[in-house]
Amino acid sequence: MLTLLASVTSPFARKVRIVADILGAADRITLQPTTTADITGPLRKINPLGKIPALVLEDGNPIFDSRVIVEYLETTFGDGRIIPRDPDKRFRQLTLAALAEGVNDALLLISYEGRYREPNQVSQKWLDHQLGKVTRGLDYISRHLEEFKAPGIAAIGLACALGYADWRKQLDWRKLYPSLVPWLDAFDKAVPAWQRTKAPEMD
Ligand SMILES: N[C@@H](CCC(=O)N[C@@H](CS)C(=O)NCC(=O)O)C(=O)O
Repeated sequence: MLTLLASVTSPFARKVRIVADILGAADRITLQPTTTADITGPLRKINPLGKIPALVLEDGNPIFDSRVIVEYLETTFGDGRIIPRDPDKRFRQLTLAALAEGVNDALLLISYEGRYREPNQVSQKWLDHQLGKVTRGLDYISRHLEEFKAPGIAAIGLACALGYADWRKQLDWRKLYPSLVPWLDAFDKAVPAWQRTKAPEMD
């Protein structure tokens, strides 16, 4: 059995869980609920960065971060549907996935500004800097939506970023990028794992 250290609300962990579900590998993975605030638990021994998700293989070896875990799952259980094998398609898909990932990273940093700083320390300049990444990223993505097809890794990463923004409300992406609304509805219909990986707290 593989062990995935994760929380049910992490967008990066959700991406990994969706990939595992699509590849039929979900029942090979035990989810070990992990909070990154727990500094004495196993996470920091497994991943010195103290970030989730982290996967522990049967031989005890760790795999992180989420992008490498996805590569591992695709290599072990996949057939090129998540990350294409053809080099041109592969690197285009990985580049778009990196863009969705960057949007997710910036959304997380916006949330963390409120979590890790006292109210009088919050930097609007920094928030605007991160929000710029989100808006430029989503603007580019909404003009290239035909390349974000499920079950490709770019589409999965994008869905997880949008789901995270719905939950944490860093911006009203539904109003700013209306074409992403039917896109996420279509993703929801095409990928049953989307509903299966929704955290109760996200409602
Ligand atoms: N690049 C990492 C990002 C993971 C990440 O930032 N996870 C957040 C939770 S959603 C985390 O562990 N934050 C704790 C921290 O940054 O200390 C990945 O793709 O796995």
